Amino acid sequence: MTETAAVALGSNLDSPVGDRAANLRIAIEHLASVGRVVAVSSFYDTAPVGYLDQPRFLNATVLLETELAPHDLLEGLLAIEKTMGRDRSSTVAKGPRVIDLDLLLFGTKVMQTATLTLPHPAMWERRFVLEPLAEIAADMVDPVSGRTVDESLRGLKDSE
Ligand code: PH2
Ligand code: MG
Ligand code: MG
Repeated sequence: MTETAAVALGSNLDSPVGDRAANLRIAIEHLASVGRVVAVSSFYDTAPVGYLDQPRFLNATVLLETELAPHDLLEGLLAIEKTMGRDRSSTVAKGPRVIDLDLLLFGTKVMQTATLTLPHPAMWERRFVLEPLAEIAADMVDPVSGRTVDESLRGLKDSE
């Protein structure tokens, strides 16, 4: 079965092949290995959230049509991170990275396992996720709250 997944991309380090924008572009090319990219947002330059002592990020989101099951898609995303030089063993959690690929939504699937929670639990509080996502999937629905991406983004802006 084909499902539409939303994926968040982030980069705040140069890699051997290029700058943050090049890293996002290369990651989007690699996404062809896990599905068909049907929409790509603009790239947003954002201040780091959470762990503040690190460079600014470039963030984006994509929509992906995939035949894979959620855990297989997640594994594919982690493999792309690894291919692009992300080394989780020697770095701070939430710290600087060449590429971060987060699975946000998988259709309207709701699930929670040791390695994967859908929808991504932090996405609704993160402007660097909702702003690019609203550009390409304003009407996608949070299966838990019933709110659309656009409604959630407006709620977040109002609370700022
Ligand atoms: N990712 C984090 C932590 N903080 N801040 C911004 N602006 N963009 C990110 O992608 C980001 C972050 C952990 O994944
Ligand atoms: Mg992340
Ligand atoms: Mg991640």
